[in-house]
Amino acid sequence: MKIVDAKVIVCSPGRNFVTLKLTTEDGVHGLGDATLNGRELAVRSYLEDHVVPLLIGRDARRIEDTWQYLYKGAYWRRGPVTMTAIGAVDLALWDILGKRLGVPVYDLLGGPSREYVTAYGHANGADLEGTVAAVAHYRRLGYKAIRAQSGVPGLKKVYGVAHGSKPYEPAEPGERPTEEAWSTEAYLSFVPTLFARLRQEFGPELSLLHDVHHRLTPIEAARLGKDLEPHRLFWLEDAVPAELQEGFRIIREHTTTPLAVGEVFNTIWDCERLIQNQWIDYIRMTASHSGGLTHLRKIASLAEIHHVRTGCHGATDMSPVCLAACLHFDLAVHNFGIQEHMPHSEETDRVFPHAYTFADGGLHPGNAPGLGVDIDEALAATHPYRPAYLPVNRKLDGTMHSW
Ligand code: KDG
Ligand code: MG
Repeated sequence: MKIVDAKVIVCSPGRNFVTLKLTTEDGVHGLGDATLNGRELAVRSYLEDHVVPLLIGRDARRIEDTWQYLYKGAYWRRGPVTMTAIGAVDLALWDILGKRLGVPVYDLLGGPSREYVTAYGHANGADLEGTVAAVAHYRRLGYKAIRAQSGVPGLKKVYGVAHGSKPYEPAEPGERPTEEAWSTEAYLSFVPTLFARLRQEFGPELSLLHDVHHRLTPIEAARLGKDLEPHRLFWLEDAVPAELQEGFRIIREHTTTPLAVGEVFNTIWDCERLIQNQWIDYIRMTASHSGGLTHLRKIASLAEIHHVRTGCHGATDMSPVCLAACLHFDLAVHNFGIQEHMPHSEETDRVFPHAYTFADGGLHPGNAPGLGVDIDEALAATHPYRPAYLPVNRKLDGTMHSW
């Protein structure tokens, strides 16, 4: 079953996405998400210039072999661009296999371990009361787990919080990143107050999560974890930049607040010490940026034997193709923890018709063969790429941020 065509589709229905479409000689096509927020065109070039020529004529059934060939054959291993490109190929091959066999991908991964995938929603407000209102809104939408982010007194803008009436979106259109001001002191004194208020308002049952976006040092994160202990978070995410895995040992020694990290990781080598030392509770790697389902399954297996659960990154920059792949994985792996869920815009959903559904705080990948997502190429072509970036931050004295 030879691959006869490989096409990279770049489009921007509400935000930028890069999609790989592989077609086999018997006319089956599979999709992979190759979106790397703010570096979309680098992955497109990696695929078009270096990977597509290797795929034409390959047997689409050889998923593991193709993964090893692309990873080891490149000489330059790892890194987000490389691993996202490999991930896109891998997802497209799983999609093709499912379609050829007439089964959803979760059946190929061992079948369902659960009936649905528990998802957390994103509540954010300009200030404390705005965040309380946003959490109430997400509860009404049915979410049983909610991530709470808030504007911080004294800071004009805070990443992860929507501006004006628009929903929060992790990239702003423009030729260069916007710059925001940051104060660790203001943040650290505000966040425990926020969660005290949320617990007072919503009681002990609701699962509450918080994302630090890598902004603290280990000892600052340890202090935050301790201050949040009375409010029983489901997890504290990305407390420190995680190039230095050892940083998590310091946090772990000081607090019982559960820790999650990994959305910027790409291979098992980025999290191997964190998992084996049990310094974290949740690994946040996702299907596209971690070399696809083939590699993500190995990470989940390592995590399983060390009491670490999964929590796939699912912000809107993971396309519907990646979200679907995560949902098949989430439904199947035993040590699933939770799935992040930021619904895509209607424009995005129209370009990527999909089988997955959301109801009562849970997602389900649907039972369509393969991943259960398609792309409307003609509609995609009406939404051309436009540069968009995550913001950068400077401290109040003008120094570039230190995370
Ligand atoms: O591209 C980066 C975003 O997806 C990320 O900053 C969002 O932290 C994020 C999250 O947890 O969804
Ligand atoms: Mg995050």
